[in-house]
Amino acid sequence: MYLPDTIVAPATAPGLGAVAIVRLSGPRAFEILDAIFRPMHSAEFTPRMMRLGDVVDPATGARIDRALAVVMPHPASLTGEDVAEIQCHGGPYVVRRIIALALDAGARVAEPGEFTRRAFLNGRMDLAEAEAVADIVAARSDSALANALSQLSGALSQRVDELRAQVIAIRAHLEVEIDFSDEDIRLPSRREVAAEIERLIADVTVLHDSFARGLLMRDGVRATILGKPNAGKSSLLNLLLGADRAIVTAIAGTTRDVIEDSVQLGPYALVLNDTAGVRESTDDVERIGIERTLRSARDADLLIAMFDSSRPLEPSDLDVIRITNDRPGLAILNKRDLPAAIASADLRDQGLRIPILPFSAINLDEAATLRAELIKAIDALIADPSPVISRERLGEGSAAAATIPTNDQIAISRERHRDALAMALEALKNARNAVLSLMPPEIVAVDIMAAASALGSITGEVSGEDVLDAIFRDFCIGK
Ligand SMILES: Nc1nc2c(ncn2[C@@H]2O[C@H](COP(=O)(O)OP(=O)(O)OP(=O)(O)O)[C@@H](O)[C@H]2O)c(=O)[nH]1
Ligand SMILES: [Mg+2]
Repeated sequence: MYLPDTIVAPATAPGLGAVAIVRLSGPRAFEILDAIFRPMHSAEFTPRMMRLGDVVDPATGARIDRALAVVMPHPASLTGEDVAEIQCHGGPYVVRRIIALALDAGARVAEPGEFTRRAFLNGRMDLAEAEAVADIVAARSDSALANALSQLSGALSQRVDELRAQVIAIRAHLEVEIDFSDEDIRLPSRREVAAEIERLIADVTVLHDSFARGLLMRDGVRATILGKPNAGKSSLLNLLLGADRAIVTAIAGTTRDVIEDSVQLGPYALVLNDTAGVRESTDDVERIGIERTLRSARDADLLIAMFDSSRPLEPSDLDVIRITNDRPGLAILNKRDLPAAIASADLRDQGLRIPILPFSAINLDEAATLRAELIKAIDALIADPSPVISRERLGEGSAAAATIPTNDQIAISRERHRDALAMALEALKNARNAVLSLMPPEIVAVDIMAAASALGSITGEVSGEDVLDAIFRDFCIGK
């Protein structure tokens, strides 16, 4: 357990701002507030009611700032302890002075994440919920925010608790077998127990495999624009960004290096890579550029393959088609404002399987259609982020997401959770094998309890301080 001393930290970001919040938590929070804050009308504080007053240096009586203060008594507070907050003017010097006064009055500077850690230790939130706090702070898109918020509201914790309860129910079956094996009562058969474990393995696998989806939502989708030189890749990047980010010219081979930028697309963050055109080249610089294109395409979650409809297909187009095989993506048949030399059917004939959008990157009016098609492609990717996904499904766009039951929509986004689920899965598989090979129930029970404790570690049954240290280290000071 932690020593319940009183901690202080700025709860707002450093730098200039309209207001800053200095947060105190611990048994002496109110006493320290009393020492450094004089309410205007010297009445008692009412819990959760703001009071206007002056921050003063008790040693000299000097006024430091005019501020608002609020007290939130334990246990119904953020940390479960007495919490006091001062809303002062948002200057770094003012904040430093107030923190210094609190330290003189007996507080200690909080470690990163220490407020949330205390909230966890005092049962105000479980571990998965505490981690969601950090994810909300780090969120860069609506999808990241929505996933973190659902975890903060306990959706993941609830699902994990359900799974854990089912594991414990199996343990109870085994108990019966251990205790009454000599008596003449009906015990669940080995087959029944194995089938139950099998069902659990399937459910835990769904949650485990949601990691890929959770990561896409948390960190954004990486898309690589690829195609032969002059297809209009850089024009597409600029159109999506609404800015002249990449150089566009009529000269084939204009882009030499990978150009990266991100754009908000509906609820998603999309990280776009514009690349050097794919073709056979004898130019050293261009060749290195093309190697980078291929690397970027390999690492991408989504491929945007561009084809020039005003020119016949060339070997490099076929290379692009080959790269998109078995990968999530969207094909753009560009320059449809020009007389057509090829049509969608020609791309299909060459084996292109991803959806095709006839397009013109010089026509600003088409940007909205492009965005909508890309959102559909990301919807499909997030509904099923496994590397090999059915093209037909991609073609149907977001329809796939709508039919998935709620439990499947919970997505884990932390390696710690994925690793815990992997441990639970391994233990469950061992248990199943032990059941099927007619091991004594005591042996099966060991694996079953290992699975229960792996699941429990997600919400908070962690053994050591070191695990907590690792989790809360990533938080900022004042959280
Ligand atoms: N008519 C027409 N021209 C386009 C369209 N899209 C791009 N272009 C023109 O095609 C030329 C090449 O465009 P870029 O965007 O530089 O092509 P890129 O694929 O980035 O080419 P590299 O960087 O050389 O690989 C430029 O002159 C563009 O203005 C389009 O839809 N219609
Ligand atoms: Mg270019």
